[in-house]
Amino acid sequence: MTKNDTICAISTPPGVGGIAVARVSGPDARDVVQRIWRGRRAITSAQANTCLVGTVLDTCGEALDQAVATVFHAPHSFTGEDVVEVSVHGSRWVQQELVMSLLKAGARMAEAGEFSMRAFMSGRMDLTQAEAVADLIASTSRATQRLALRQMRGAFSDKIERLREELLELAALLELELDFSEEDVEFASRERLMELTAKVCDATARLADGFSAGRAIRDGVPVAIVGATNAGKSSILNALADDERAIVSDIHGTTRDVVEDLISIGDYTVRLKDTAGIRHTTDTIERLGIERSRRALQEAAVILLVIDASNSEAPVPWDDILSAMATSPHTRLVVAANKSDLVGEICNMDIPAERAEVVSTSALTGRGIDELRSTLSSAISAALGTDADSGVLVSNARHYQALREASAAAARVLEALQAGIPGDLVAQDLRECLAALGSITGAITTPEILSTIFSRFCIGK
Ligand SMILES: Nc1nc2c(ncn2[C@@H]2O[C@H](COP(=O)(O)OP(=O)(O)OP(=O)(O)O)[C@@H](O)[C@H]2O)c(=O)[nH]1
Ligand SMILES: [Mg+2]
Repeated sequence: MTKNDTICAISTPPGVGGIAVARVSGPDARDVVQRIWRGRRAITSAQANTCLVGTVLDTCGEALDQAVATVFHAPHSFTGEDVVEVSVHGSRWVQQELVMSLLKAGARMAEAGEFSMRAFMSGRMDLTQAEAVADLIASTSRATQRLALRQMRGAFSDKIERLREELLELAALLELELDFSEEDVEFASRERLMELTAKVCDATARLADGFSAGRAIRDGVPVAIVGATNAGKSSILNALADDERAIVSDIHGTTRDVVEDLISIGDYTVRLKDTAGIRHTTDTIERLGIERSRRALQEAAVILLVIDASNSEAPVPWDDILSAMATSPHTRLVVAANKSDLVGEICNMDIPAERAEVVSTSALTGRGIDELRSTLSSAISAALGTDADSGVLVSNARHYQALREASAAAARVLEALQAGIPGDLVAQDLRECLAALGSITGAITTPEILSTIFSRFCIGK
């Protein structure tokens, strides 16, 4: 995948569309396209960043379609190579013939992620930025799009590279000491080294801590709807999803299993889980369902408790809620005082939990559902800490793993320095810390790592 030949692929999604775009990248990109091109101006003599109108030819040399070619010159293109993007009408047949024609003209079919891989190899972007392009393409909400865009612009890699460069300088001095080991000299100031390692340890740990929020944004923020049986949980799910997702009935214990739906709330994609009402029961299946309710409760970033406000006798599973909130200190509680149509506005409800908000709702009439939506949106921001910190948020498991490794290695360096352990023993951990940091941006990498990352991309990316 590191060859320097000319590759091509359709970069628009498979299927029929208004237009489709074939990307051609490599040293012969312009010559290849010229071989299948008829137009007033030649692709080969086109200036950088210009568009040409013409006709593309099929494999038999006959006119295939009218086309627009956009010409980029190295190094000012996505891949850093010469690139021509050919836009044609998006018929499946035209797309297929266009690719065949480009192959016949001397291009090779691109492998999955090969355009992005070339962008990385030519230094147009680092690994985190290439990964962010894939994330941006996969984004499903404003929150995921922002996360990806920020990473694509390099905020995360800048942070990592700055730490690495500072540490690299001291590591070099430490390695130098090893060359003079007989003479017992210290080039690297221990104080400065300790200070810097503490900083790296702290910064990487903090970034890694943000992963659960980053992952939640990426995969959907877990929100669990819980409460007593018959409170209207499934009705609330249906109202928020604007769809008859879950079965609703006045029989207590209707929902047995967790019913999950991905919905949009504010800037977020939310993984909304309707659960079995929590109550004492001898029914084996219902009991298993209630176990799942408890698990959903433990995993939730926001707990949506539904209370039947028309029935003050209805039990509320406070024990389960309070214990879930005690174990995860960022979890927020939103209480929907439901069936408000039967009792009017609900004020002054006694909530024994902190980090909680009450909204009066009626799943039946729809009253209060918009307010519930916006209350959930703020609760999610608060639970993820995304309102306070608009900085870098890690959402990629590979970055998380590397940050954990860097932080652990930095902690070992710090410990060793504090204990006055000789430089050669410290140097090994320092090298590991640097390697972990370097693997994030791709400053240090192996062909295996690269092919694992880029082969997950699709062809044309
Ligand atoms: N009047 C009124 N009835 C409601 C409201 N929300 C739900 N209901 C009714 O309450 C009953 C129970 O609703 P569900 O949504 O099935 O309640 P649940 O909490 O999911 O119940 P389980 O699955 O058994 O735990 C149904 O008859 C609903 O039509 C509401 O806002 N007002
Ligand atoms: Mg239900």
